[in-house]
Amino acid sequence: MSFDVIAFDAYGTLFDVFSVTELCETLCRGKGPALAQLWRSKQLQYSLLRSLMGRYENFWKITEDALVYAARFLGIDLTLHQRKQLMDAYLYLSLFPDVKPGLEALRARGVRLAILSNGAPEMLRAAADNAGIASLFEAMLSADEVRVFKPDPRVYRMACDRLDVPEGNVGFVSANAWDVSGAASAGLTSFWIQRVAAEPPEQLDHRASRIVSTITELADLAQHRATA
Ligand code: LAC
Repeated sequence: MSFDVIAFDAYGTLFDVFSVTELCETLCRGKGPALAQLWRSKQLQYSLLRSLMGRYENFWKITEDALVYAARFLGIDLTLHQRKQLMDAYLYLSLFPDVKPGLEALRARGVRLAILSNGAPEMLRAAADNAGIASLFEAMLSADEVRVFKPDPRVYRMACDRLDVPEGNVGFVSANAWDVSGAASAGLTSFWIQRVAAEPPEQLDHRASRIVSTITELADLAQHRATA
């Protein structure tokens, strides 16, 4: 496997969005896991709906709107302070355990690394800084630049332009199967990190070139091909 650049999705791929579950549970006893799940699925749904409607708002606003909806749906009366606490937690998400060693191994093999996310630039920067991985990336690219969300092809193509490499030379890595299809459909070589073992691929036309279970596995593949 040889690429000039590997771009990573952020939420669900590098950062564990469900690391907010504990705080959700502390603030809303008995409803923490339901709140965390609905919050994430509404966040994704709002990004798709706003893209289709041509009514862009950045991912921070969408994340807050999704939280407000999810809390109301579950009958939770969040105070403004609690809402702020939960939003702040998005800036301190945990990394999956393979992320730091995997990224470091790729860097050691000379691969350029980037983030390509729907996240607003400030929230990506804060999460990467707080998790101690910001210095591993040469670029943190946000859908905010084209004011439409992945899987719109304009987002993936913007990344190739900004990184100054043709689509075929960018590897894109995501744990979100819909994102993998979107990137492949836009002409990128995509890799699916299957973080939930039983999850099937999406029934969409474009699939991952390869499925791995960790970023460290991806780094091993890069080395294997490099020395082959
Ligand atoms: C990302 C979300 C959608 O783009 O996972 O980071």
